[in-house]
Amino acid sequence: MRKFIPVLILLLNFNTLFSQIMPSTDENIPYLVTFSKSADKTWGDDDNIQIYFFTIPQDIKTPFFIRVYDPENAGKLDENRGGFNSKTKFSLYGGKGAHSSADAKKTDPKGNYNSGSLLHTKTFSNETTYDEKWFSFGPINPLEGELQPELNGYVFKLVVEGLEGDDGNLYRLSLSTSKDDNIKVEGGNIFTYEYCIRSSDKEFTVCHLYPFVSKGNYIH
Ligand SMILES: [Ca+2]
Ligand SMILES: [Ca+2]
Repeated sequence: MRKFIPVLILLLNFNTLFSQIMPSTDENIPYLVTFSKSADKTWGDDDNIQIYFFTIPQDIKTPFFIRVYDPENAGKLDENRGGFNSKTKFSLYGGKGAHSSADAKKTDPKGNYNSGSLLHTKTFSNETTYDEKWFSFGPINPLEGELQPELNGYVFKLVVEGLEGDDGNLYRLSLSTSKDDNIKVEGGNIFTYEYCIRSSDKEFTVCHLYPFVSKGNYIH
């Protein structure tokens, strides 16, 4: 059986500073992961929900895309537990409260974490349409985000929820000006307050993490 070493790291203001693909190649981490509700919690995903934020600078007026690589639960990348029977829901929020709501920023998603205005949602199952391919949400109008001056722009939130099933969905995210390619949004950024990642299969592989820790916060 393939060795699986999920790593759950709780960080505050965790930024990928050098890329608009999460995980970035600099981090040497292959994939993000969200397990479905019936998965064994000892795999490392304690709540079956991950929340990611995307910032777009105020001077960017052109529409952009949020892209997901391998969004479904099937194929060789995903963690198959007795046959793929899982669903994963991706929901994109903008507008008032998307980021400023206190519940949205907790490392433990409880309460009103899905605050803001729902812009797009799509649930992926075990269909293979996007197996090892990118799916794009958008075009998205930057002004539909929540203006957060302290983050220098408009903020959008992607909530990824493992629904029924017991498998692990591996995926990547990208912030892009293109529907069909990964072309960075100048000055844009992806960050999360909880990072749930799939570590490498290879022994002695080193992950490089680039946390930004603001004053008064700390790393668990
Ligand atoms: Ca299964
Ligand atoms: Ca997947």
